[in-house]
Amino acid sequence: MEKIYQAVDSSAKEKAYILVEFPYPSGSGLHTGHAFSFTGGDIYARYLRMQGKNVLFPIGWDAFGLPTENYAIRTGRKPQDVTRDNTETYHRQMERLGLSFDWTREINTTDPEFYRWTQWIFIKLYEKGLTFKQEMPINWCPKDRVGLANEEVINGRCERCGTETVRRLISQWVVKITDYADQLIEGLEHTDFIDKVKVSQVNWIGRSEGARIRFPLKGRQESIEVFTTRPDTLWGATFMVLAPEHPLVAGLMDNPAIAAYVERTTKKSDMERSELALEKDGVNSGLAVINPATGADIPVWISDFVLATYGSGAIMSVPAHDERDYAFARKFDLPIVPVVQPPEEWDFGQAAYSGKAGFMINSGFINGMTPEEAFAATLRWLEEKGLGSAAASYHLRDWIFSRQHYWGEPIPMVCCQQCGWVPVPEDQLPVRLPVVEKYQPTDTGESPLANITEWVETNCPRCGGPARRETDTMPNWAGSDWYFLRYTDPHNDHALADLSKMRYWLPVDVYIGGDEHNTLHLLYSRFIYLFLRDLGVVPPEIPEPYKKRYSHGVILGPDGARMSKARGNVVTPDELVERYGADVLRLHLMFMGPFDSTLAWNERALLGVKRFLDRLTAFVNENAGQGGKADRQAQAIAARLVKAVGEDIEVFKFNTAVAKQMEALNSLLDSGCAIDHATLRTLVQVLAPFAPFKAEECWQKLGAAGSVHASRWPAYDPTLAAVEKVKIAVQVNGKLRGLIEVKPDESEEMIVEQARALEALARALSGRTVKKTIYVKGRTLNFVVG
Ligand code: ANZ
Ligand code: ZN
Repeated sequence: MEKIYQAVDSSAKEKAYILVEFPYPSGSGLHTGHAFSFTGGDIYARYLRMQGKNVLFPIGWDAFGLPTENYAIRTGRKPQDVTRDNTETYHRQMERLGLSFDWTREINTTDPEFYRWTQWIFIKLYEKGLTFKQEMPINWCPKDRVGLANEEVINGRCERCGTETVRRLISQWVVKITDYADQLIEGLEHTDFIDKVKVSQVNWIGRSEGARIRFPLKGRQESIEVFTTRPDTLWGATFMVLAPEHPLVAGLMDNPAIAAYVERTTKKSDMERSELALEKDGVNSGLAVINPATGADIPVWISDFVLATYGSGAIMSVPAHDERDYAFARKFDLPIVPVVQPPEEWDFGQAAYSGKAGFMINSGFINGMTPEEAFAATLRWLEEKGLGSAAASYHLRDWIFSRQHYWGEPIPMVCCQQCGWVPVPEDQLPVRLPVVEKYQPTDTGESPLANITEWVETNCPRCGGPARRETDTMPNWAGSDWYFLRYTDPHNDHALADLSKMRYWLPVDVYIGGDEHNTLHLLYSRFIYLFLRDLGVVPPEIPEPYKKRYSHGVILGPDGARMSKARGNVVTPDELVERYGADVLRLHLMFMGPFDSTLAWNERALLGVKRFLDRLTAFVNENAGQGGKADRQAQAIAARLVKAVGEDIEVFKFNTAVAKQMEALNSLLDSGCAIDHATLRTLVQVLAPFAPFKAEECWQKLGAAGSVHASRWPAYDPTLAAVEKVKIAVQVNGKLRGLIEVKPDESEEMIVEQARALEALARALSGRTVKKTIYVKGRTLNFVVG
């Protein structure tokens, strides 16, 4: 039985790689949301297997992370042991649910044989200059005592614990994902992601087209470079603003007003600083630059609405056409010079005009052009004069890859007094996590690994001299970046996976996961894939790792809120399986609503689902002894069922696929038509992906060969499956005027429309007003006229 679910590496069959996001094995066990999304993936995988495909449907554990570490801190248990217990629980629960994973390919990100390759990828990034250590202003969570990437800060708060974050300067490993920004946009063309997913990727990268322009500093040799998306408005740049972290500002700290202002801003997060509505604040630097277009001296201000981490950390301010600049100019009484004449009446005393309609004014040789024309003309002019050039800027930030925690992959780097940073040689990987006594981060913010002197102190791999190991560990994303590659070859001990195996299995055909991972997880893992592709480690002819992405919905508690222990609204799959069996739970989860919607848990339909399963089983039992042949009506019902359910599964409409099975059974029972073995087998096969245990039982009862899960999805006769049409009598005030043929479940609206096309009806209705129409389903349509 087990073997049925094993994917075969070199098979002549067509492959299908169905991936569900691997879970974090938490202490509370598999939750209902897992059961929901995994069941959907499982139905799809089982269906494809029955279609004769060689299916890879693997699972593993994304097991590094803070909850386990926090639990270890509280209880003194080893995270390794906690993880082992939790994954065993999950494994058991998944088997009980009948999930058809290929367990021979189970992986675990905390397994040294796995993280050896996570570390190996890091070293490759280092060798290619894509990671380096840098002092970074980071978001610091004072409670978890950990640095957070921008994306882990939600509304200024730590994503995990909700504590307000502060900014802090820490030396961190940073990965230059920005080098791949363009490729990450272009690569989307090779995927079939739905628009929503593509848009979220593109928006996160946030590419802006514009220019870099140099403004010479008055009385000095240097110049200040700005990034602007509106070079056309250069003539209207009446002042400049530097971020408080701009390198020039460091030289101005003798001025107490400046020092005080800079000190004040360091505590704010980028998020707060970008707030449009925020009261603008700033300080005059005392410096001046020359606007290269007008030749005028313009003052240089310092304000934290300019971010150090975007563009060049300095902007040319065009208050007439930018809202933030406008607010700033009004507050500090700086000149506002319109350079775009808007098409409509505009009062520059009231607001900036940020549109791009109208034409240029007050702008020398570009006067009269549209802003678009002026954009190109100004760029050309800047390039000729050597004052600037076309440039793009990205909102995507480089990726902070250091965490000051224990329960993560050690970053495989050594710092030597002579040689600086040196990667641990590949043949010494993995750098194993040592056993520690205490898992708390240290008060200096260093990871607890820093306290293990005998681990930290080592020799330089290059010169043999004294050196110290990096004590930071990797973020959670590190293992999940590439885990899907490992499934293709999970036991390989000389490569992260064999090229020919990846060539066979990749790309992932459908990747099922949560909405919340449509942006970052997808972006990071696509980035790592593109990087490995450039290294030649993954098949170069496969441009992207994932073909389709399907995001599943969420199951909320019965009260409509997210399930949480604190709210006491958690429904666990275990207790439901105990009460009703796995099949009923699976069917119910799927029947609750569309696979991609947010659903509050309810048990309304659960008994109905159970009754369906009981009746179907009884029906099979009663008729199992039947010989003979089914009549045409029974055959048609079965053929339609096979067609409809197959079509639904292919587009992840599991709820309607269950409903159609219920309807088919009802029709068979109601009509009392003659049934045969073949028809019964068909019913059971269609049920198999949804209710694997009951289906197998029925299959045996029918004396069919092998396992139902290894059987081929039934073929159907298309003429039988074609939906029969019914004749509708079209009447006017009860008098027959004609007949139309419609599908039995056609909507009234469509039927009325079709009837109106009848000439006889049109004649009967001419000159009279229709008061109402009365439709008797499948029989008559009566127009009541006055
Ligand atoms: C002059 C200008 C005139 C601008 C105008 C806009 C409108 P996006 O679209 O997000 O890329 N900018 C540049 N660097 C910045 C930084 N580090 N912090 C805050 N703002 C910054 O935004 C690009 C625009 O944001 C740039 O174009 C610049 O203002 C500002 F009518 O330059 B603009
Ligand atoms: Zn050295």
